[in-house]
Amino acid sequence: MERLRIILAGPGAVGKTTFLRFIRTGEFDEHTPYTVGAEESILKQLYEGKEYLLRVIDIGGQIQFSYMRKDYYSEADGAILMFSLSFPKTLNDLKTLYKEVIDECGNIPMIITGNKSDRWDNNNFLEKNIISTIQELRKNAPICFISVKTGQNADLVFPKLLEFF
Ligand SMILES: Nc1nc2c(ncn2[C@@H]2O[C@H](COP(=O)(O)OP(=O)(O)O)[C@@H](O)[C@H]2O)c(=O)[nH]1
Ligand SMILES: [Mg+2]
Repeated sequence: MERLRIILAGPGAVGKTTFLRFIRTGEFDEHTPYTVGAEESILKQLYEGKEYLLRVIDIGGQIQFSYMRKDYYSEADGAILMFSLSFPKTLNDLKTLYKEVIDECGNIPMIITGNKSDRWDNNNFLEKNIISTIQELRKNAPICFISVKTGQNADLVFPKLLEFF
């Protein structure tokens, strides 16, 4: 079994913790508590017949914007960067975060995930603009549009990331 350390980062309230709970339990939590510090989850994922043991670090707001961030980023094998399709500013905020991850972890595999597609206003937050913003960060970065609420595509995030290992 291959063990990987994965960081899950993104602006506050985009649904990181709710996403991880959904992956673990299959349930959507309308009232996920604010993440204090960081939460680690151990997930078993099967990808193409191979078993992976993932230690996923869900980094809460206070840590993300403090010097302690480095401790959590260290030795990550991969990352999920999440923004919210219901709040365009969160994609903009990912730019800084992306650079920080690269600085701390090097050029590790990464997937960019837009959550809350159930609240996505396609007219005001155009898919082509989202894709070009992400492509400017990293060419050919895998992108996933999901909704933890409806479950749409949520199960694709880890498999898409595991393609790189
Ligand atoms: N409408 C909608 N709400 C969501 C979705 N995912 C999470 N939420 C809600 O967004 C809020 C913030 O989620 P949370 O997981 O705490 O965000 P975090 O700060 O990134 O960990 C919670 O009230 C969730 O129920 C989604 O796909 N659609
Ligand atoms: Mg959280």
